[in-house]
Amino acid sequence: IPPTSGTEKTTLEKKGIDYQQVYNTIADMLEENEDYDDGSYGPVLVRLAWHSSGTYSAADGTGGSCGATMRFEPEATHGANNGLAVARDFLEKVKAKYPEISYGDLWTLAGICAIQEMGGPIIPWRPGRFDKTQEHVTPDGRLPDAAKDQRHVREIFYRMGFNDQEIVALLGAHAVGRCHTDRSGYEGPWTFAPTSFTNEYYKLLLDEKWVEKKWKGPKQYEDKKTHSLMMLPAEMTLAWDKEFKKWAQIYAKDQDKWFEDFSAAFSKLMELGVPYAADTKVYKFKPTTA
Ligand code: HIF
Repeated sequence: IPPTSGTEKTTLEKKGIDYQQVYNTIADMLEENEDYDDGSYGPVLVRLAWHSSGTYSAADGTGGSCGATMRFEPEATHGANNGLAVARDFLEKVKAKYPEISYGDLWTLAGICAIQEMGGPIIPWRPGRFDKTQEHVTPDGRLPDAAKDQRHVREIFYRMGFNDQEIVALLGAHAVGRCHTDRSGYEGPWTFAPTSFTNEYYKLLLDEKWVEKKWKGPKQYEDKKTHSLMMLPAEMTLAWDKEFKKWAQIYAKDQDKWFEDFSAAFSKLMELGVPYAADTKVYKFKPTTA
């Protein structure tokens, strides 16, 4: 079924939404509830932006952030999306203030806002996503399974059109946030500062000794020293796979290089499958913390 295409896009542009103002509104809300997780909604917003984009398949052009089909069943309750209702509900407050913005634009803008406000790089962003209907929901199984190995990780990200370097660059985003037993079944954060966007993830992954956690939950790794950090089986492959490890070492040593590569890869992820007009304006939002 073809998307509603051209006409709707032009209308959106004509609406003259002040996207920096939308950005500022989200930025102001990120830490509104100090009891939520580590005190910020930033990480769960990044996960929503990524899960709405990561359904893309380059082979047939389906999925991706245009459409925001995660609003609908069964995608809303696909196992990989457990817990993301928190992020969707959070953004309803923003949608109520700016009803003209599409959900796809709102979710991706919020992810970028969260990364920038947590100290990450500036990520270029373009509007133009429009809402699709329930008929466009993507099949289950398009997002990565944390229990699997590098063959699976490559299969999933190659399907979207990424290469090994981009996969490793993206993975550093796990510097922020944590796993929740009541969402994925896994438990714990990847770094000691889960609301700061730094290259700490790569340093810990390569420098710490990782051992299997002894517990009743799904297989995951913990750092031998403090037992307080975690790694998923799928991402231990960054330390084990030769080609992946090469990039992890580069990013562990050079945060500027990582920021540059992460920004490009995350921007690409947000735009997968979005039918842009050639002259669509590129926004670079000003962090409110600058
Ligand atoms: Fe995640 N990811 N991710 N992820 N993710 C979780 C949480 C976050 C994978 C699995 C998980 C990426 C890739 C992969 C974030 C951002 C990104 C959780 C825990 C799991 C299991 C969910 C929960 O229990 O709440 C796998 C297998 C990936 C491919 C290897 C991306 C690169 C790192 C693409 C990405 O940007 C963020 C942020 C979180 C934290 C969410 C939170 O609520 O704190």
